[in-house]
Amino acid sequence: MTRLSAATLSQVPAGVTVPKYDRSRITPGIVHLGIGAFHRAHMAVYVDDLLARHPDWAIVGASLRRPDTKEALEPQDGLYTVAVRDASGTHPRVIGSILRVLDANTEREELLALMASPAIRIVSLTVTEKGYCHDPATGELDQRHPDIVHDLANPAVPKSAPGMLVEALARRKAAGIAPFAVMSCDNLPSNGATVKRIVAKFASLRDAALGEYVGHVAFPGTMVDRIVPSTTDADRETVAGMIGAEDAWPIMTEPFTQWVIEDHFPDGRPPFEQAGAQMVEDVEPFERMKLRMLNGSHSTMAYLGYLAGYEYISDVMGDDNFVKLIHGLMTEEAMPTLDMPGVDLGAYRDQLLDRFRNPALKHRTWQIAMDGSQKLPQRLLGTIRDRLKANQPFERLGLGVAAWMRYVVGIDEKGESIDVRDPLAMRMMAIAADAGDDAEALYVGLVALTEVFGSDLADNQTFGETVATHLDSLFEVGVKATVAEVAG
Ligand code: CS2
Repeated sequence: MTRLSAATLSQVPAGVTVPKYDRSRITPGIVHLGIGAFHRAHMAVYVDDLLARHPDWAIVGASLRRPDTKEALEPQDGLYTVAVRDASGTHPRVIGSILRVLDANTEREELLALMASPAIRIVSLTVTEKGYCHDPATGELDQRHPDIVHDLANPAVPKSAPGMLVEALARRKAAGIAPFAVMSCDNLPSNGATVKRIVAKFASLRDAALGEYVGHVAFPGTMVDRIVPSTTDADRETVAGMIGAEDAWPIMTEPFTQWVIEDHFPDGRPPFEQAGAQMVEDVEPFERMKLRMLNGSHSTMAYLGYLAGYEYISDVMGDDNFVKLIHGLMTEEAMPTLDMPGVDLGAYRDQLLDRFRNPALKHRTWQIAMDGSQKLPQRLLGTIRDRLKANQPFERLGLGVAAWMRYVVGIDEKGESIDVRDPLAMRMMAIAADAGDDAEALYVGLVALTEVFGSDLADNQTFGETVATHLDSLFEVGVKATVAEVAG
């Protein structure tokens, strides 16, 4: 079978949407760091919608860790398929907005030179929570992070996202070129302000004047939403059958997509609103809503669901007790902490439950369970802090936290080992080994991880009682019985 590429694009069957612009005339205006599946299902699609009328906003992607996306997309001239899936079927579309992919490890200088060039007016990022090298509980730069230590010692050859951004901004400053806007599209709380704090701190450690300069750079916040499971070989086959060509890395996703962006781009931006994005003054309420409702539910379902033997989120949604638990978590515990004038939170919740049910989307609980230490603070713990402040119960959120503690032990209910992927995995395994089968000791060991729990929660008696009781129940009666009990 032929490979998808510029030369074979015309052979794609008529029913498949392909770029409606001349790809030889588009030029880069955006560099995107972290060119993973999420970006390719989300921002790259919005940009694809705009390029016919705004050809100077194409994307050059960069991978900071692995060269696999470059290897997949290079022979395809950057083209790839986004396949939208639901009960009605699979709907493929070929995306052309990514001009090239650079490997930051082997093409660092070329990437930095491009980021420092006047044509690039936006540098966007999806490097996942851990890619910012920060302390998740405080949102501050982790100055002991090995990549940060490296980048401060070798600022011209950075490895980390903050290091790359600051080196490119320093070069622009030196050349008298206006800074690009930095747009994080990761699930961090107040992602604009948080990333600005991290990057400005890194810059100030390089030199005070640079720190001040970064303080004036625009970091528009965003709320991004689209569910994107990892691609499987079966997906590759399905897509090849539909587009009549081999695509080494198609992206599978759901029909739903949402993007809320703070309108702060002093050096210009594409008219994202023409592609369906909402441009707002303050994105924070939207972010908080999404992190607490969608991602908080996701993580709770991921830990409990994985332990209960459910491979996919849609399987979890087939268990009435889990649905009741998640419905209650959103309605009784998360929604009262949100202030969203003009948004019908009940309708938002129901739409989320429908999205979670999507039977065609094979979204692994294990995938969502990854990097929990980086995710828990904004997904569950912030909501719990608000509930504690208001003297209100948080049994379901507390069960979500307990499920994470049970999961990171690394052994499931059948005694099989769990592949726990987390930057803190080694430390957590050591804590679990020390605790043995003592749930209370496990709780005490894990709650002492200040990067996750800060220093307030470890001392909070209500928090301790709630989470430790659920953790004990998970060990004593098992996951399904505990879910049934807490769901009520
Ligand atoms: C998920 C998110 O993997 C995860 O942690 O909760 O990636 C989620 O699917 C997206 O935020 C949806 O927009």
